[in-house]
Amino acid sequence: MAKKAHYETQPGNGGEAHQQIPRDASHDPEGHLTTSQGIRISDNQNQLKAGARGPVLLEDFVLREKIFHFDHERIPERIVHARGSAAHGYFELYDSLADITRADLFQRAGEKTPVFTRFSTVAGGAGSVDTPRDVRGFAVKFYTKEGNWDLVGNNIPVFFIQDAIKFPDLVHSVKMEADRGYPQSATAHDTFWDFIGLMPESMHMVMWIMSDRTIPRSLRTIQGFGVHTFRFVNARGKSTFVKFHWKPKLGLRSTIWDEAVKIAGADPDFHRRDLFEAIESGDFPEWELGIQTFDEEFADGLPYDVLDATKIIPEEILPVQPIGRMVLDRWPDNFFAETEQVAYCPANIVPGIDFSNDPLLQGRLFSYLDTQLKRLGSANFHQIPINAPKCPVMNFQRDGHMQMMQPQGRANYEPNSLAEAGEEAGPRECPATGFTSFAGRNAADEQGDKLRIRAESFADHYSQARMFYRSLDPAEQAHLASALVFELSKVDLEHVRTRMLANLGNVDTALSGRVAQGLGMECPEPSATAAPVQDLKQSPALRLVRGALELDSLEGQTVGILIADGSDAGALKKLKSEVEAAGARALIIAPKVGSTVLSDGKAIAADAQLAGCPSVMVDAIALVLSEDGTQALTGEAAAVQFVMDAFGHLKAIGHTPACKPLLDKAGVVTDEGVVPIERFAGIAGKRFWDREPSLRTLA
Ligand code: HDD
Repeated sequence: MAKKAHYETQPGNGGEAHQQIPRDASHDPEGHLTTSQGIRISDNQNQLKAGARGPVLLEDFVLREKIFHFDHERIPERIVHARGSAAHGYFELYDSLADITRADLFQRAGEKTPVFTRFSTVAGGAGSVDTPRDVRGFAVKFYTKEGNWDLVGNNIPVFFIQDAIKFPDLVHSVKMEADRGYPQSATAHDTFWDFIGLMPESMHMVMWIMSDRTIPRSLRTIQGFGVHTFRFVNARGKSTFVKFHWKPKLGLRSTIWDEAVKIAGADPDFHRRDLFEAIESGDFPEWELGIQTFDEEFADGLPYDVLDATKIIPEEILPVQPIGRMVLDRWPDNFFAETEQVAYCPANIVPGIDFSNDPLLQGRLFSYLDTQLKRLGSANFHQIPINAPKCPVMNFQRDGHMQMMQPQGRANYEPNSLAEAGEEAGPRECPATGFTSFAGRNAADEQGDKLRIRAESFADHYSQARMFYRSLDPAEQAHLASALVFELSKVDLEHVRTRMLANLGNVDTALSGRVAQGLGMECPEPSATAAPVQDLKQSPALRLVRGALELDSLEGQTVGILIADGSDAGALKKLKSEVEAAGARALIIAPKVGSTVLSDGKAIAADAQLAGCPSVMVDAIALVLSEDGTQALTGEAAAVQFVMDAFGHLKAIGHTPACKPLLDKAGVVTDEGVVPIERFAGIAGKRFWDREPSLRTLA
């Protein structure tokens, strides 16, 4: 009789879409504390001793097991993208894409595929802050019915380097400097700009990282990009090139640099908390997935190479077609088990999706699998519930550290003829439905001599950098130039600064001039270039400030309402309901969190205390204060700073008439963003960019 084989799905997963990973199923229903061997523990407060004041006994296995496990709680953090926050959700397809891909998740309109999405900063360690100027990782694991597909992207559509062999150097240069161990999580230091200056191919990426994209207000307001050109392959074997774009439903929102710096002190977990609170309150973050698709002929007609990860295809040349939406609706049960142990890998693709010859992508295909072994400690890391596919996994890979599968029978090799003897033979390869690599032109025809060489078509390092800079709104150009001044002012090596200025001259001489002036340096001649710099057509789609993705709506934002004893109860109630009706959160802030007595004599509890909740924590402020309240707060530094910062960070300010002395003390000058509270809800969703030139010197 044939034995039943356990080649089925792995522990902790199921077949159905969006199934939850079970909460620790092994717990004792009666709630008893046990050792890891299941022995009930009678006393968790005292070690086993020989007498009340006597020596501790080595036989105390309860103590030893507890300390042993604790000693091993940490695993190596990710060499990059160590700090991250993640959530579960689903991807919902709008319409079938069967004509261009046979990938199962793209076949049926309305189909939902479970996802686990992790956002991250790149340079800082796992315990670093959420708001440094840095690229944000945007990694999505799709648990499809035909296996896991990982789209491991960033919030920026290009990368620093064209070839993966340079990645370790790039990362070493950006991380804390080797001898001194700082700065943590910052590009503003010698070694980063030294490497970048010697790597002109990074100049397009430099424009993006110095723009407001790298100081996002929330993880819910960042874009995501697959970066590389990938392939879709349909059932007939036809290939179409594809680039992936995520667009946030709440639009793009950034911070002002001064604001980002202050958030880092006020709440190092600002982005993680924001994501958590949004999901817990049922305000589920959402992104639309769009694709740019094109063929070889289109690619050949472009003035740059689609295999070069330092280039984009502007949306004005090739529009992004929306194909579905991702909703994140469940916070992980356990941060370590899921967010820390999740293992993304660009090599995880499914039939119907394939790689291109992008040399950066090709290098990544090796690195991620390798790093997971180091990080998670076993070749069986795919069995950890968060990494396990939600479809059958059947193969003859066996054993290894922490093996969770218990296969039965003798079949652990293939081919075998055990079925002829009535034994279970195990799985067989599937030529019709299995993954086949696309064998088209790029895979076959373009092979040549074995050379360490870069294609000529990768030589233009500046044209798209120029296009990006010139496409921005003047306010964002000023932020970008000021960011460069800030960063380079932290560079001690003068020749490194000078080299960067020379490289910037190829992007735009007005930009290099601004930066040189901001640094108080002579601006050198532009450096030599490997290819002529072209004036490409501007792409307004690249704008964040006053761009198509900057929404005026209050939806998803937080309004800080400052109150004190005597505040008008009716005005507060009305304002709160207006803010909430606009889809925003009203956060009541008061000098004392426990109770504030309003004009109607009733006491209410605030959501936050003024000193612990500076205005950088909210998106707009409303001051609902009486004359007495204003007088009390005008002498309170935290209140004056609250208003001064909101104004300086270009936020909307609503106020009751009695607040004037506080506004004056904070240096607020009335403009279209400073309004009576009756008009506040209508304008509170905006930033008032025109205010900025009067407030600070920008490069
Ligand atoms: Fe990478 C992690 C994104 C180039 C090697 N990368 C990592 C993560 C993201 C990216 C989002 C974090 C995933 C998570 O949340 O766990 N990386 C990118 C993008 C790149 C890129 C968009 C260029 C287009 N990466 C890149 C190269 C290499 C690596 C060229 C090496 C040759 N990346 C890694 C890594 C990491 C990683 C060392 C660290 C932790 C991990 O993989 O799981 O293998």
